[in-house]
Amino acid sequence: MNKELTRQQYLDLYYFMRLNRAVEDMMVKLFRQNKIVGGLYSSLGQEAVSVGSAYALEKKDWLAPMIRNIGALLVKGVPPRDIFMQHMAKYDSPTKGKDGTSHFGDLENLHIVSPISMLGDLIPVMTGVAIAGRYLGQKIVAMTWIGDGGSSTGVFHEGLNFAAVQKAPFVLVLENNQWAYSTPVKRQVPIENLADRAKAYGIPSYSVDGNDVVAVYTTAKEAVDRARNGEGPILIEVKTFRRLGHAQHDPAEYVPKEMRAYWEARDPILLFERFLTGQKLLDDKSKKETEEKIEELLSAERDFAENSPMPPAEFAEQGVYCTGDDCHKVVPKWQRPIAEVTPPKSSVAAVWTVQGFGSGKGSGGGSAPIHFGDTLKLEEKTESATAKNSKDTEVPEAVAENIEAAAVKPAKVAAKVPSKTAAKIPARIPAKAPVNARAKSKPAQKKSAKPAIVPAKSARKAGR
Ligand SMILES: Cc1ncc(C[n+]2csc(CCOP(=O)(O)OP(=O)(O)O)c2C)c(N)n1
Ligand SMILES: [Mg+2]
Repeated sequence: MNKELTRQQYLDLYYFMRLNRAVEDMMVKLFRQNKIVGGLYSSLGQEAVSVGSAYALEKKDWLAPMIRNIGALLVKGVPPRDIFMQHMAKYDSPTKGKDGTSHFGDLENLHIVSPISMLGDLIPVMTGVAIAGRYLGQKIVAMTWIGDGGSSTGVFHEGLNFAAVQKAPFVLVLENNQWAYSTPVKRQVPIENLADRAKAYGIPSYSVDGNDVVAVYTTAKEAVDRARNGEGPILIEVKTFRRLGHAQHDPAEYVPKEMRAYWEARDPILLFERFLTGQKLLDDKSKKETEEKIEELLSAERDFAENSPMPPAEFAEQGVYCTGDDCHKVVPKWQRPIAEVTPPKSSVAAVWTVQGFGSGKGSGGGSAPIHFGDTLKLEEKTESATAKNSKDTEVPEAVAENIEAAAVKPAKVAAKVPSKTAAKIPARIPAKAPVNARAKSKPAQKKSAKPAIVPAKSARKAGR
């Protein structure tokens, strides 16, 4: 483990990992006493991931936890009583008893977006939060987590691609705990490092030991700093292990014994204690003090939660649908002058020419444009530069499509275009073909080429 942090930072990380584990231990007891009404998931052995990554965020930053990120909530400032009450569906809980697990957030103060059960959906949502923050000039970073299983959803790819193309200040922590329910990671992803998925979106990534809290923190801090400085989204794969089953109901007998033994010997709290003791940052006395502090805090928090009432029965029918202002006022919170963030100042002029897309092989064997606007010749560049900002360069979408279609046989089509219309489009485009150009001009086809589809008549003849 590296030694660059301050004494206080080391001790904070230790405290939050111990608190994370103690909160979950207490919830297991409550579950066995039948006081927890919803599903109970565990992050046993994964505390370094939630704590180390969330600790890299600033107060103004945003996070959205998944089921194994209670540690991140604690670091962000959620009191343990809220977590207990939420799982016990108590009236004083953040959702007033309407949810039995961890579906709650705090948009006003702590900047926490509620978990979304559909795996991966938080990625585009948090990308949106990140972009909104940038739009408002807040210099925030948004962070969320996804499992190895969740990284195979469609929305993971859509979301990360969107974040990448928008250069969103967004950090995604991919928690590779080796299992998704009973499916080992090797049976659902054919690559060794899930961090490699970042290559598909052209974004940077890291692969880090998820049981080493200092490594997780330093990596997350670097990623958060880079994202905040405008480098765009970053993916961090943390390699760790889900020590218990998917939830309380799952004994996880499918996990090989040797695998479990390997990871149990690498318990993140144990590893960190060894490091802190070696660095003389922790001794038996300070360890005991930490334990007592947590015990005292949690017994008070649990008592509060246990004493909180269940919601009144009639509350079940309230707050189901938003009824407008008598439910809650939806008022935009402008943090910059309205004029600065509304069009025309905030709008961006449409771009019709995109350079640098290269070219591909055409059907005739030669080089052909593969994207509208990508094959400017030198003299044409000058020409189109003159036409820049002129309305004449604006080509309606339907026409642009036809231009691409017509590009296969430029010379013929160009001859059919009325000269007035042709003058309106940049010279590099073969022609501004009429909308029905495809129907009028037959595509260039070698006479000897066999028809792709056998006409029904000859098919019958051939007895097929
Ligand atoms: C889109 C979607 N598919 C399936 C599920 C059901 N489901 C919930 S958790 C889970 C396993 C998730 O595994 P992983 O992403 O590796 O996270 P872990 O449980 O290991 O933290 C599944 C399949 C879901 N919630 N959303
Ligand atoms: Mg997993």
